Amino acid sequence: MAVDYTTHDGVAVITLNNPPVNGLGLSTRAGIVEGIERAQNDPGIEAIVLTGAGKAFSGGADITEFNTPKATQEPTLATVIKIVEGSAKPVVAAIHSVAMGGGLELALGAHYRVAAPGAQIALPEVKLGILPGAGGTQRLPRAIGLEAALNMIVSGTPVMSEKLADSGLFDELAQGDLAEAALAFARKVGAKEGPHPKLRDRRIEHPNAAGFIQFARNSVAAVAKHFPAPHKCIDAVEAGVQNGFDKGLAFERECFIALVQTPESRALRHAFFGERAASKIPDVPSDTPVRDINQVAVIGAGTMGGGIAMNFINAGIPVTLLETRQEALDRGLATIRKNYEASVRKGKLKPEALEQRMALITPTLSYDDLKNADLIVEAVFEELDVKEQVFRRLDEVAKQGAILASNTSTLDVDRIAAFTKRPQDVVGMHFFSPANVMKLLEVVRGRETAKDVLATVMKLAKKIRKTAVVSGVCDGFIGNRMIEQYIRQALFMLEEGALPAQVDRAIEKFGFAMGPFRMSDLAGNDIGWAIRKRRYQEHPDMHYSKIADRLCETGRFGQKTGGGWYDYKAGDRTAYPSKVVDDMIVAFSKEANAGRRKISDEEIVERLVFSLVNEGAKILEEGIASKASDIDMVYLAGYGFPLYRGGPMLYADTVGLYNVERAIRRYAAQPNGDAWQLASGIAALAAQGRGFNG
Ligand code: T1G
Repeated sequence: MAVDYTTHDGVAVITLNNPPVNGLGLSTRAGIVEGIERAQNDPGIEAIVLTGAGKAFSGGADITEFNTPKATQEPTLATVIKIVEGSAKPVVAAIHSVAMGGGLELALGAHYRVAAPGAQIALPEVKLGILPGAGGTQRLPRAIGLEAALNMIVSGTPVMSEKLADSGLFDELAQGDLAEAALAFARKVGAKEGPHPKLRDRRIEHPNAAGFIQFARNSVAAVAKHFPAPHKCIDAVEAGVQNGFDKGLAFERECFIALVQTPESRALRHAFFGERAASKIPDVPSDTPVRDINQVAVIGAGTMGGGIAMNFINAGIPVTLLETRQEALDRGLATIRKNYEASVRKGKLKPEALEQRMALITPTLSYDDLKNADLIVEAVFEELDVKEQVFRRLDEVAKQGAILASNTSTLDVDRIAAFTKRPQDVVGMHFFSPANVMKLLEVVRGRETAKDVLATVMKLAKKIRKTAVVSGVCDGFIGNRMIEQYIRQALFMLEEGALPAQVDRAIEKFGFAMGPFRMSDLAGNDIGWAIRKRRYQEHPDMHYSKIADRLCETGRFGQKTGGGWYDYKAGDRTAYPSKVVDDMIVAFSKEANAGRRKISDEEIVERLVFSLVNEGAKILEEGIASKASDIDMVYLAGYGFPLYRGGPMLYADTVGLYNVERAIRRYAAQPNGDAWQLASGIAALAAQGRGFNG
């Protein structure tokens, strides 16, 4: 049973014991009920303490039981809480470390709460697209008041227990040993005559509840544009204010059941699990010993190298930063300092922390200074011969067991590893620009990359707060390989009849942060141009529209040249549709004898998104990605794919692979249809009525 029961001089202690965070799975829920009933029937027991073993009081409903029969099997959490609240003997919740979601709701059902400082208190359900489904929307406002409760419920953000010391949530904030404080408190209240206080009996006091609720609705409208859950949270709290506890509880249940079915909640839960699943590599046991990373070196102090170095410094890991020339090194350091100064100005960083972080950097021009590094990340020019020089030199100076990582975005990590006598220590760590901001990290696994190297880098990624996804070796790994097909379709559609502003508007309406042409103008059209030139050499068979080359030949590289697909005004980053470019596009179509036609927004979205899905399916088939959710995490964390759609592969599941297959076959029969080689996995899964994500 995932619950322990002990007695201590008249006090029964029920301890949740379901590692890692005492998720309220079926056996835990049943164990609590058994403990409460056992204590009721023991005349020697006057009070009950409910607490959690290990690293949490409780992290809430057991997410490993989501979407399984156990999740709704009695005793449900609502039943458990009713039994706790109905106990004739006082129940004292002893809270430490984490009380989240259903874990906090369980504590709210107790008669008293004693907390240790430093505990994370939250109702994060809204982040999963649902709402607290076991009374949180009714009991929390009665514990800490309407305003504080609504803030916590609608944001889902944890609040530290000591900050809630005077909120009315806790009867005591234990300064010493929590167990002793809880036992002493329990003995005190156990000696009192009942009935003991129930939050459900309290009223929600507020001078102008309706006014505040309206204010909350207005505040939420902006951030919850595509998400129904925040609005439902407010509805449920309002129901309790207006109609009393029982009706409020019933309404909360209705809202919970409705929300759990929404595509937005499915997408958010998918992202929640996907983030955790990404760190699990099928053939690398979770207990694989990791190497100690106490000292990092970064080669290259340019935009990428500087950003990469900041990630480690921000995590308190010293960095030796190597450049070939003093002025490049100075420039790199100045840029890092400038970035931190901007954070200080925005109040995101304390001034003293700036100097502490800068002090963690050891600049150098000598490879010899890298000899003690546990991890060396190179961020030099994206040319294989430059990488070769770097890795041959590293092979000479790096200590045995040092991990040698390349930040390459497209080059073959196996070829890079072969420049050393230690290919097992070589791995790709593909950061995304700006490297100190973007959450995505593609960890590229070479043929010989050792398992402990992978385990080490995945653990380190968590420490530097990156969403790390393992990719096999192929051109473009996961993200860039897929985006190449997306851009091909975007360019074909210009040739066939669309214009940049229409394409961008359509896909931004779908939810992308930025359409392909605005994105290209931001990144620099010359970058894509260089890749296409390489592509024409390597894959002459791959048919591309040359329309983007025509643009680049006029020097319109985007914002940095004052014009690209769009026109720009000095000091203004707004993208203005360009008549010059639109006319060039129309003229290009005529030259290419590509009769222009009206292309619907629906076709634009399907061709852009399904080109990602189709390439993603091939990436899965080739084993470059081990699971569809990894591909979704790449696109959610690194490419601005809308979170409420869950990523390209989940979106394809939502549309239905039968429909995706039909659409791809339709586009394959159109001009430029040779770009559509339907992935066999899509047809196979569609035929079985299945999706990518089970
Ligand atoms: N159930 C089961 N396992 C959980 C879990 C949970 N609720 N939360 C985390 N884990 C696992 C996680 O998968 C990982 O496993 C390990 O714990 C460490 O997690 C009715 C319906 C609790 C703050 O949303 O925010 O209650 O990978 O790496 O950084 O209204 O996990 O080691 O095998 O994140 O110390 C609401 C989600 C559920 C809390 C710990 N609860 N979890 O952070 O460790 S819905 C949540 C977290 C609900 C009720 C509704 C964090 C954490 P593994 P970790 P951490």
